[in-house]
Amino acid sequence: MSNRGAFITLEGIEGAGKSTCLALVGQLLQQAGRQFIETREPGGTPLGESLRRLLLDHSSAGMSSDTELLLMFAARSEHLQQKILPAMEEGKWVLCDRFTDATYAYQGGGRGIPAARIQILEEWVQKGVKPDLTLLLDLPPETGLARAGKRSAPDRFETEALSFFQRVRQAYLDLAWAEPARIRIVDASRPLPEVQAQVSALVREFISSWR
Ligand code: T5A
Repeated sequence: MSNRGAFITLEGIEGAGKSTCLALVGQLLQQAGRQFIETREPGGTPLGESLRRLLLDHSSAGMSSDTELLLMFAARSEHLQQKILPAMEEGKWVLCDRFTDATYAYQGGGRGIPAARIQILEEWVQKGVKPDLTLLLDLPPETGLARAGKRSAPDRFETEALSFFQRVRQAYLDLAWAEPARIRIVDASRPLPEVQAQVSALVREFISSWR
């Protein structure tokens, strides 16, 4: 893909501020004159959004971890083929709320599925496509869950125990330490203006460095 658009993802536990910061990143891209699409996972396509409803709905309580993992990658495969890759090939930037790092964090760290098994699906489905920049909004789960709880009723993931989100957070931090150039950690426990200032600085630096 020549002159392809960049692929930016936002990650973090529930209530970290991903959706709030996604809007800000969109504004920064607009100011920089970049064409972009905003999307999310699981979801982003009609089939993906149906899978999202299945994955988040309480009626799916008891779903096996392997089923959950495979549904995440089924939605991702559709999302890549139908939306992400076509946009990037048109030179558009892709701004995505969660992607495969969430799978390593939730299905890997949270549910305990070995990373090697997730990697097999990643290679199969993504064929080397990875985000160019990932902003990891990091904060203690207690703070994130309290923020998310004020916003809406808990979905299937949000009813997990605190220890689940502590493992998810740790798995995210391990990913960031393994790939520090791609995954930039933002202290999301700070007041929103400070979080947004850090996000703006990182995104402006990235935009100016992009070919
Ligand atoms: N999942 C997903 C997997 O298990 N595996 C996968 O591979 C993938 C892709 C998706 C679920 O699916 C799981 C993970 C998730 O459990 P989701 O809706 O995409 O769910 O994600 P959530 O984390 O549930 O989304 P939230 O809306 O809860 O979190 P956000 O987007 O991080 O938070 P946001 O921006 O909505 O903010 C929440 C509230 O906090 C306030 C905001 O105003 C808002 O009210 N806020 C702040 N308040 C104070 N200080 C700050 N710095 C603030 N930042 C935001």
